[in-house]
Amino acid sequence: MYNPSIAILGAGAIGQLIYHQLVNAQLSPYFITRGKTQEKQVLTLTHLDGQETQSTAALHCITSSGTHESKCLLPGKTQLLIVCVKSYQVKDALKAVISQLPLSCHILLLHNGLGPHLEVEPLLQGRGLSLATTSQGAFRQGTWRLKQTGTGITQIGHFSGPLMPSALKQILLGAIPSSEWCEPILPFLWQKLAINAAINPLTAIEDCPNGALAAPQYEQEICDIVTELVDVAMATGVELNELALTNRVYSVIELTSANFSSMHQDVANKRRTEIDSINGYIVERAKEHGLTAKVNLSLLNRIKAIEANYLV
Ligand code: KPL
Repeated sequence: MYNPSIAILGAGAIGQLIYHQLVNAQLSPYFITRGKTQEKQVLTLTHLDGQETQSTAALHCITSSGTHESKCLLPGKTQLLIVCVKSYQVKDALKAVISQLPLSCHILLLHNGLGPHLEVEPLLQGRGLSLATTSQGAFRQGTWRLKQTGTGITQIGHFSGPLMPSALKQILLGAIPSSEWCEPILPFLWQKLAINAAINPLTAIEDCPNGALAAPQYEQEICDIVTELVDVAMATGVELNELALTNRVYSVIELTSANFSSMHQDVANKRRTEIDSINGYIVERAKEHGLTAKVNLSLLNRIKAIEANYLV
């Protein structure tokens, strides 16, 4: 059986979920993580039906000393690197490993928000770059203990450089449940961006679960966030249907009503949020095209002010 060498950079909830799914498809991925950890680790996944699966993962570590990353030794023939770190970590995490990956290694970014794809492209020295978004839900109950909280779809598509080899593409789509290849990928990423831009900052500011945003008091703001995003996306060449997108935001609010958004969790745990690659990305692209996105800008500033209270 074709068993390509696949590395997962970042062992957060989504990285671990993808790991379990690849293992379940008889593949042997490995992790690249930060810090000193063991070379092997037992990972546990609690599925939606309460069943547990365990897999043993090989870990390759990047250790940082001050501002310097000391290089880890990676298996020489890695064919696919799936980057699952937070959006603001993508560039540095990739910089630390890229020189050890063959030029034929394909890179796949999977994170919330948009923006890192523009920063990393120049680092890739011609390697192929694909982008993905997922609405699968999982959270970490312990460092290596994961609980799946919802099924969801995963959309993957080409962005630049050589295409992902089709055997690799088939393996990936076969392993990740409800995954699909989408061309062009950018409209799908903008659609997910709208969901995150509307739900994440509002739930973090209001300190509420996603479902609370169905209240009429948030309706105008949610509509404005989507309207601005649709205008900005259009200026960048991506056409979106505003009504369909607003309905989609409300359907995610309903489907995930009991969940706390990732930004709510980041703020609650005094961590840096992904605001720069969510509402911040909309604001930056708006500026570039001579537009204003004042509702998104106001959310960006409000989240920055909250972060400033706890980030040093
Ligand atoms: O992706 C999400 C997030 O929390 O980042 C949503 C879809 C808003 C679900 O909570």
